[in-house]
Amino acid sequence: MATFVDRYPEEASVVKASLVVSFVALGIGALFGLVQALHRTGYFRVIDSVDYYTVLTGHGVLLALVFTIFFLVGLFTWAVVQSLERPLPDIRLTWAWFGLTTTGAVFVAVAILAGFVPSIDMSADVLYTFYAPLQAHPLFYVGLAMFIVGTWLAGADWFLAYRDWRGDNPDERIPLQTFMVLTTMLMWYLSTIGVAVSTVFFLIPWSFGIVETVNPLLTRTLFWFFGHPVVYFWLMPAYLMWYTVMPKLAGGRLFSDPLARVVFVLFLLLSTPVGIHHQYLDPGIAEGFKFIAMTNTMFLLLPSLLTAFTVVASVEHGARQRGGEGYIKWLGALPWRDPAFTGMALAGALFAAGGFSGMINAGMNINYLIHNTLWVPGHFHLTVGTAVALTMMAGSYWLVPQLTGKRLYSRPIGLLQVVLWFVGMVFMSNAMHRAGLVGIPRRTAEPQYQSFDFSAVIGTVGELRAQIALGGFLLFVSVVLFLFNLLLSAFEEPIENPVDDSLPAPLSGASGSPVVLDNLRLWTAIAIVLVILAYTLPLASIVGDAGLFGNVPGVPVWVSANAEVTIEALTEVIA
Ligand code: HEM
Ligand SMILES: [Cu+2]
Repeated sequence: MATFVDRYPEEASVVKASLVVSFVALGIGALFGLVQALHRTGYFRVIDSVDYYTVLTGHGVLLALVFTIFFLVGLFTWAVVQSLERPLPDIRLTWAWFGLTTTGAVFVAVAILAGFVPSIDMSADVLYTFYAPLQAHPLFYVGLAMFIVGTWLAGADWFLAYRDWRGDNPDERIPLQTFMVLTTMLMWYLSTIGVAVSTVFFLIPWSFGIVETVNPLLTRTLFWFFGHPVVYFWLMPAYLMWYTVMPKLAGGRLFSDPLARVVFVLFLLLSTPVGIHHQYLDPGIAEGFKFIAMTNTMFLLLPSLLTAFTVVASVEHGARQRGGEGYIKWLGALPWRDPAFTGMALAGALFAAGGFSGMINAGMNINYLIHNTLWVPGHFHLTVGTAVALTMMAGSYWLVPQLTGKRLYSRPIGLLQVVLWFVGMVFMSNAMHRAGLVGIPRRTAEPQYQSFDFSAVIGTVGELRAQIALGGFLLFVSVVLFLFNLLLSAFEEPIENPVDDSLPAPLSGASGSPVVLDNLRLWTAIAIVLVILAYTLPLASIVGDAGLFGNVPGVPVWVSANAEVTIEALTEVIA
């Protein structure tokens, strides 16, 4: 039968609903991004500087957590159903996890946005990293907990579908897309333990006033226990599309299925025992533990390099199928007019650049140079902000027609949109990296630090600011085009085959590869052992130093309303 929505109408509804939540978050988050970019460069100030952290928290949470993860649950649902070729076992469970994650996300958003309204005594300007001692309204943490439990149930839904399939197909290899979903979810279960423990045992009781104090280093460490693997949680949907969809769009086939499996297994094993690399500058963690985290991090480069190789090889194969020739000339034979392909290719190109700046972040000594400067947002707007976000937007041009049965409103606008994102991001991210190198801090509305002069090594600081503002503006326009294109597509007439949705078999299939690759129990067990090795001693020493509940009272975040309380709390912390 025709396309996904015709075969699995109920599942298509859940996927569509997830994407709607995702794109609403994208729209609001992008608006906040523009506000920040123009505010901190001094070009245009619509908000009061004290509201900057409300905007920044909204931007970080809505984009990095809501937009990405709702897209992920939609995409994974589609991937499991279409690769197992069967509906989900019980659609009520599916709607239940969708309802729970959405309610959680709404709670979180309300807690943050209430920060704009002085008359409401609620604020959650704790940034998307939300560790203590900054303290948000309890609604924020409760919403987060619901959101995370919702993602766990989504994983359960996919595992149940897999179990049913396994019952009918005892000897077959796990279909590749389902394999990717399951390994990613195993990594997610393992890594969200950190944030779940932190939220449920420490942050929620503390925000309700049930316990008086926290151990900030403990909540930071538990956050980063989750905070590094979450970057792979963002990336894996993009990888899923690069491996299984992009070769097809390029006119070819995936180069190697087993290599793709190896990559996903490596991410399951290596994603979690590295979080301490975000804490190189935290006092209270011994240098040796940081060194171990750095070493593990460098190993993590391997699966990304394997991906670069496999994906480029598959795309090159596609180009040669289309008549491409030569060492470089084949690039010209690729379908550059297809916004889905071009968006993913441009996303991959900027991901490579993000990989390089990531290696700088990962180096323990060189990290000190760029720590907490604008370099860091420069880096992750290439990775999550482009490799992931642009792949998701580009992928939508191919995916959404399968969910609605309607063709895309305009491919040329789609093409313009992905190119605008690329150009905007080159401006914004490059300038952010350079600004970081001269020490301009991140996370501040007033980076000029009154009467303090930053001077650029090459060019001027004024020129850097102009590039950040221009880049931010182009990115915002790109999001507006994306959303309008999808919105207008909703008014198209349904047709039989709005998009060619067949996925060709890989050149080198799974059948010849070691069966052990599909042994999910084994890989999970090893992943757990690695986490225990990496975290037992650091956590024991953190708890040993300051106790489970520490001795730091909360620092309320509503600065303008309660300046005195804040100063009091800060004085207490310092004393
Ligand atoms: C319209 C496009 C975007 C613009 C103009 C934009 C702009 C910015 C700017 C200027 C900052 C730095 C603020 C500061 O440190 O003072 C920032 C931070 C950030 N952005 Fe974006 N961004 C955009 C899209 C995205 C996307 C797509 C994502 C992720 C999917 C993202 C995730 C983040 C995160 C996580 C932060 C850090 C928040 C924090 O420090 O707590 N941004 N953005
Ligand atoms: Cu990391």
